[in-house]
Amino acid sequence: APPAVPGRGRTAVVLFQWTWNSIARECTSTLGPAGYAYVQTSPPQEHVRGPQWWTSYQPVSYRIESKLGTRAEYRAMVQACNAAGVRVIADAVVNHMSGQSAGGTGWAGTRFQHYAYPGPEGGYGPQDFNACRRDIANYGDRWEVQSCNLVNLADLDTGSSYVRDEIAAYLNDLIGLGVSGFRIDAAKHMPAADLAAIKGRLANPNIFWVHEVIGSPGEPVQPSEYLSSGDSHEFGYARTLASSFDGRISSLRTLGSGLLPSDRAGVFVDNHDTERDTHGTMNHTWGAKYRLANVLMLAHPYGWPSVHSGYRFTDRDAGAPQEGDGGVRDAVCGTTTGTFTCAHRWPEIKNMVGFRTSVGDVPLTDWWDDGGNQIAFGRGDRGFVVINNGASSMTRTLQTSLAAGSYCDVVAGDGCTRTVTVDGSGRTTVTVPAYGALALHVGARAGGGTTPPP
Ligand code: ARE
Ligand code: CA
Repeated sequence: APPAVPGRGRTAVVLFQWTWNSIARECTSTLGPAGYAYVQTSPPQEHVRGPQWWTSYQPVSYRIESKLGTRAEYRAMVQACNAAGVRVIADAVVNHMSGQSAGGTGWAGTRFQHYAYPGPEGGYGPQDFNACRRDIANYGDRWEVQSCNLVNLADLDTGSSYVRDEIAAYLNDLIGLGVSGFRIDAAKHMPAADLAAIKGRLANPNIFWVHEVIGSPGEPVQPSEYLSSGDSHEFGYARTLASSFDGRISSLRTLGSGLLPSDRAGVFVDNHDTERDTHGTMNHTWGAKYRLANVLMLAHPYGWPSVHSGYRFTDRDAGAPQEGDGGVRDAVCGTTTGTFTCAHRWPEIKNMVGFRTSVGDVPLTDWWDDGGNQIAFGRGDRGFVVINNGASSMTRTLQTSLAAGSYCDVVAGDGCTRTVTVDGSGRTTVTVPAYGALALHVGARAGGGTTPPP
């Protein structure tokens, strides 16, 4: 997990396809005050032109100029976020360049061929790409997965010193702009040793990395291989949440078993790929269950959580709304296609960030379930959560480890709209609506009393 940010912990939000100007504003107005510790941005480098969101994943140079904003805007965003207490993680696309067989002109004017990019930032010729110039077909073959093209994307020879230097220079440039960590896109497609060598060239070789490696049973390349250069995403976690919320959440009693070690696992309910394609995961169209899954993730001690916050779409490829020149418009929250979900602002999610800060690294206690779709658990004397994934309201008396007193149910909304009493033996009687949740923590006591984070 990335370093804990004093007073706020580690919770991250991914503002997928948000412009740099929108992220800057969001850090000041919402992310900082809510207690988010990290914000992950979409890839900031120059990319191919086109209306789809995924042009961001086809670099044509390492100039920090993109449809999401200019270099100056990126720098100003990092400064604004850092000033608000929120650190920035950049999505780093370094396995490949574009997938345009015919070449073209990039967002910032760079003219390129499929296997030739003039740079100077990210300057590559044919000799800098792997010799296998066909698509990966067999994920069972390690060499093919790492040396051939992922969906026609020109695959860099990350074994070469020159390529490693170019990539390191790009990441160092971002570090110079104030970035605190990287998501390494398509890490599965680069040998772990190559990534370690690149990381060793950074201004801060201990900077936080999380590797995007989709763990798929039976494949030769697994997320655990990358733990010497950082953490890995644990896609199995997202799949487990989906199957449990679709079935019985009492099965979450064992959440974490069989997965990466908790302190090395980046977890999410969904990400920008899984919310689009069928990976056996949830997305915002699941409605109340999606909200509950986010509450669960933020309450549960396993892994380092990233809240996903993108935009509503009907076409999988459709980009966020753009200006005539292809620049993405600043994010607007809403409920119609093309508007951003702003899931990180929903009270259930936003207020659970405060819960996670309050409970810190205190282990899970007081697990209870009904064998079906009602669960509850605590985080010692710091917090307690109840989740009802059933179609009828529940009323129960539950044992907590909280001190006696009156607490705000932070899931109910801001401003202590609903209070819950814990008696002298730590018991509380709660009523939770159908597909609802309730969360109490020592940072939100009725009457305003608070206990500082551990
Ligand atoms: C687009 C078009 C392609 C076209 C290409 C080049 O869709 O048809 O050939 O452009 O012109 C994203 C989009 C892609 C897009 C690409 C480039 O999702 O649609 O291609 O950008 O613009 C594998 C990888 C994993 C990867 C997923 C998508 O292992 O790393 O595929 N995820 C990351 C990002 C993506 C991004 C890329 C990588 C590329 O998060 O958003 O692609 O930078 C099994 C395997 C997995 C495999 C998965 C899907 O589960 O175990 O390893 O994931 O199947 O194939
Ligand atoms: Ca590769």
